[in-house]
Amino acid sequence: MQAYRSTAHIVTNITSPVRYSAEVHAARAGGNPIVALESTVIAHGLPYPRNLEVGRALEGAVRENGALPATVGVLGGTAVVGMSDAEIEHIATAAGVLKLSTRDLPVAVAREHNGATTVACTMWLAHKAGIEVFATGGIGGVHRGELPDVSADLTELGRTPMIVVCAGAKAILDLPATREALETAGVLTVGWRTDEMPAFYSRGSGLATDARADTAEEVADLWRVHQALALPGALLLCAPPPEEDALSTDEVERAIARALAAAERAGIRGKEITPFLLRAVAEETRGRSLNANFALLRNNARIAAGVAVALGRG
Ligand code: PSU
Ligand code: MN
Repeated sequence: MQAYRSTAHIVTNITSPVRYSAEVHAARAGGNPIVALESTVIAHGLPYPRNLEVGRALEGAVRENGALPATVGVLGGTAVVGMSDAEIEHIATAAGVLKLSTRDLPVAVAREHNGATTVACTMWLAHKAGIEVFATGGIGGVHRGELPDVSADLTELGRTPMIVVCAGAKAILDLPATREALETAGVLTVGWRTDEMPAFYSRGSGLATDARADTAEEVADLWRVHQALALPGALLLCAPPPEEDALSTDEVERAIARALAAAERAGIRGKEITPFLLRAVAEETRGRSLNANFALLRNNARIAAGVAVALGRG
């Protein structure tokens, strides 16, 4: 008796852990283009007030290019696809906003936490919402150092079908190892007007992409074939940061070497390492990395909107 009652209670509690905004509902119903945006970059990737500016600028860039933005996050245990401006402000300013990868969702929902979603977690929720295009900054990947620390972003990219627009993997990572891991996961990498994987803050990595696309229509065509073949996993569209805001590889590598040494001294591990390194690199470059990060995020949002529009044209 006791066991039966408690089971019934749990079931009635998990009916609707996801909420779509009215605009996302309408766009889904009308088949209009939508671009998902993540919230970890807002809560943990950039300092306030830059993070709030970025959250709003990305929404603006998607709208200006003809698609509906859907920023994803978890508020009071509800996974929200299409946060309002006030909700984005909350994620940008509130204390104690967690960093959520896909595995963290059950705990965050069951315990009614506020959380920002990473690339992996945003992909999962956006895919369930029927969204096919997602813009971010740099994906997670294989970290440098001896302990194998591999972002769950790679696992999600390997199993969830979606076009993910990024500037490559974050430069703080081991980029050659990350490139290999993408291949192993079966992720198709496409360079946006380039044959080379960008390196997040800088334009080149010396690592080749699988293919190149010069127009949104070409990306849409590749995606339709990918879907017709029923392949799992992502098409990772890699766009170099805009020339005028990109940093040189030398400057970035010097800053990262110092940031990694600081992380080692402070004993930083696990999910703290990425936000720590991004902060340290910003200090080392006296804010120049933040400019590059802002510019590439906006660039990716614009490209993603163009691709979503092209997909809609069929
Ligand atoms: N890109 C940015 N800034 C960020 C991130 C990406 O420009 O803060 C975030 C993304 O949410 C990505 C996460 O999924 O960092 C990777 O974290 P980890 O290495 O712990 O998996
Ligand atoms: Mn990790």
